[in-house]
Amino acid sequence: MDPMERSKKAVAEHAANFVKEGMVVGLGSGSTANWMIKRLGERVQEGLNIKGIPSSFKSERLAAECGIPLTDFSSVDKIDIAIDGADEVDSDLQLLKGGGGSLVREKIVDGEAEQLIIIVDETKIVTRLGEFPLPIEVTPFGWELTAENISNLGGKPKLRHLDGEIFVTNNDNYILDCKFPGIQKPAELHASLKLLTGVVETGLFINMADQIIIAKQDGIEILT
Ligand code: ABF
Repeated sequence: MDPMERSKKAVAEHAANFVKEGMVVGLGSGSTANWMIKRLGERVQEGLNIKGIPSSFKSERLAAECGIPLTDFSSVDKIDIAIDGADEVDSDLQLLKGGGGSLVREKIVDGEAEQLIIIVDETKIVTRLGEFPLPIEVTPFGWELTAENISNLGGKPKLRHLDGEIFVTNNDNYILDCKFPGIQKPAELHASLKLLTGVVETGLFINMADQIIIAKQDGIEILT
């Protein structure tokens, strides 16, 4: 296993230890969160009794393969803990997420959790968000107009494609990956974007993370 995967696995397994008997667990998405799901699967096989709420189809599939019992919001009204990855994290614990395309579900699940733990490798820690293009989920209808409105707020939107086709989210929407020249005020940018009618959700996760667990070459660092 290459050193990057090894450190993602270490940080994910560390976070999986925060999950206790009887908890409802928000299952994040992405390659780091996948290691956490696999570890939780092992703990379930060892007798841990939990229920998972996945934040993407991919996480749902993996969790089911790992034997984690799944639930949804029709059966539970709170999530005890969510563990998820991120594309960028700044020193105020603000997050830029959505590179994997499931930002809406991630935000619903992570936002409902009493405790949100973010697991990342150290390349994700930035002084200012925005080097990674900000994913914004938009309605397919009128996406061109929404893109123009985002440009008026200073972004450079690019419609996401996958394998030559327009990328369609788990909610049948599109994603505009928007390059902003350094996001100085993430909360304000998020609020302005949300006022645009065609915007479903942005990848800025503001004041949501309780703890960031960072995989470093020489161990683990925790930001709170
Ligand atoms: C999801 O997966 C995201 O919101 C983020 O885009 C991505 C991080 O993935 P990885 O852990 O593979 O870098 O959590």
